[in-house]
Amino acid sequence: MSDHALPLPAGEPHDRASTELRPGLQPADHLRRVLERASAEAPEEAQGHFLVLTHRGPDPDALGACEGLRRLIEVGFGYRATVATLGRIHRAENLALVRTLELELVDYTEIDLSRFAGVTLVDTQPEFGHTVLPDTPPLVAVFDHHVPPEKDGKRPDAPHKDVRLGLGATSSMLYEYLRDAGIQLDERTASALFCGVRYDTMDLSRNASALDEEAYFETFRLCDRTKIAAIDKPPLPRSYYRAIASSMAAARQHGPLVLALLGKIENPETVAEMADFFLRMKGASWVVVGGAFEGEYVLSLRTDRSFGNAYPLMKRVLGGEGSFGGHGHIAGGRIHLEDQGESTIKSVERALRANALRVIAPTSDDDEEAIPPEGRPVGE
Ligand SMILES: [Mn+2]
Repeated sequence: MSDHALPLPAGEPHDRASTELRPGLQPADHLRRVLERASAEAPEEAQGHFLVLTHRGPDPDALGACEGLRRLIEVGFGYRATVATLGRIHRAENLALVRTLELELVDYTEIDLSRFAGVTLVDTQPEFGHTVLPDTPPLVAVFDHHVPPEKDGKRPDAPHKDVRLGLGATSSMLYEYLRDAGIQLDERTASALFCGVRYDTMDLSRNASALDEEAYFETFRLCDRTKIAAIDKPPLPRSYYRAIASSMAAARQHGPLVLALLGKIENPETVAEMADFFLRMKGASWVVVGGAFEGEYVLSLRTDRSFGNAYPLMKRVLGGEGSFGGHGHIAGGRIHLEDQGESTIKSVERALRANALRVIAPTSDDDEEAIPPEGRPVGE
């Protein structure tokens, strides 16, 4: 993702430069043709079967968009679709979504890639660090709303690429395809899409376009409201409360910034959950929370309405390390850790803290050894 790419106007139907889309051809029709061709060109045992993938640790928007695309491929185009995810789902709400709606997710490491005519990606793009993509079968379609990452030249463009930066949720995009293809939404798909739009736009209060609004209300009309309520307030593991306690102890306020670098964490979702938690504090305009989990230092950044975009801030906080992405007031990043030792984690945190404080009070010398002000504990 790069912050120099200007957002497309909301509602821009397509990345025409990267498709063979003819003027007047609807995105759903274009996708149908791309899938038809991919299926015809595939070995016989793979024909008519498509793989749907998303980023690691899928959130409700990723899961909703997967379900929307599954429905489109199966009911709209008459092919088969398999949704595969990689890695555990950690966040209680996301687990509740999968379980309550009984979503059929296959483990990516257990699939036979030779059975698919093509791969599709939702809520992410090929170059993102948190996304796996096989070399074969070919990538045929991408649906996303994040700022595109810098191209590494290793990945060919998908023949169907729909990236709309003006959209609050990828689920809204899949809702539009289903609507345009004239496909009835069943309760499960409607519920999954609704959760996607709801959480990525905070009930339409954040980054929401006219299409997000339509998708939100139309899917809400058709969803299972008892299940929606169960997904919104799932039981929380005890580790969630431990994470609150350690985040409270670690968090420091530096003017408008709340910074909480947590060392080792038990659950990678802690950083996003605690970033949301601290952003609600009066006087906090932006929040950075980070922690080490399974060989990576993961980061979450949030800004409030007045403070501007999260993406360029995350870029500065990382200072050229790791990979990152984001949209609107949300950004996430990760740095590979050479080892899991205390001192490695500490030195990553020292650098991140220095970078973040430099955003508030830029100094002329970029001395890494400069001792940053301590900040004050939150809640005092
Ligand atoms: Mn999304």
